[in-house]
Amino acid sequence: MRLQKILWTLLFLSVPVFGVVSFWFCDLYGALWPENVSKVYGSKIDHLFDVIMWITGIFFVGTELLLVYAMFTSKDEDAQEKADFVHGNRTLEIGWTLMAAAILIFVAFYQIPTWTEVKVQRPRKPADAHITASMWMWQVRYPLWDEQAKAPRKLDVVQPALAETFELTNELHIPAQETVLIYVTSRDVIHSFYVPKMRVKQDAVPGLLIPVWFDAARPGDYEFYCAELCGPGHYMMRARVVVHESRADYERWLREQTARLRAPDQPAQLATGDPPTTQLSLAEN
Ligand SMILES: [Cu+2]
Repeated sequence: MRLQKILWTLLFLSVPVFGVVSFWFCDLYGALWPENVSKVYGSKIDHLFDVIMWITGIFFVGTELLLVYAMFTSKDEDAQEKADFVHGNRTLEIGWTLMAAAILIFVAFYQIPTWTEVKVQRPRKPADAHITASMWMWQVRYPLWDEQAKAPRKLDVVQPALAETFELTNELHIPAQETVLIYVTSRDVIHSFYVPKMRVKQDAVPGLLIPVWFDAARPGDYEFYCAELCGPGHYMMRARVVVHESRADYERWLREQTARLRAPDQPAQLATGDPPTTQLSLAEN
């Protein structure tokens, strides 16, 4: 057997070996996925991801090993016998076509319940915030606190009354341990609202107001950014999700912001965060 053939076989064999080992290694050290902070939806999304990865992974390794086997057992170039000409095998071709179709149909049906939950069954609650993406920032509009009703003002979904809201740039505040409902749109091109640790990704499309819902299991400071290459300043669309400890904590924050904006002679102050990215301003009609 020629050395060349052995080397090529080993090289091709290294592909599935390296593929499996790298995934296994990353999983061992928790580097495969970002940490999952979403209690309700995150594990379901991850489960779908795992199922699809196992299916494709098994077929990837299988086909690679077949390839290596074929390489290893193929005749040497200097062999005396003539090569066989094989046109095809109808049974095999029908077999693997049906198998591929069956797997795709299985995946299509298997993901329906999760998909319905995360994209179709919109929670019946008022919007917590409106996000407008533009080149290259996120304007996050919140309802002002209604002192009489002891609740945030209810935002009109399509056209929130501007006088009833205030706005932050690149900063989304939400309460922990509940499903939050946010409407996302864009002012110019298609952007994509992406919070990796909460397993939520939604295109922001000009002219469309798209509801998106997700949850955070615990308080903290997380990251969201644009996942759609939207121009030279795309990298600047990096922003924060500030998760408050509870609904009460979040409402206290809303109340503080409202009071600050309403106070006479008080210039609007920065709520939290870094001055260059955060600007608090009362949105007016
Ligand atoms: Cu963008």
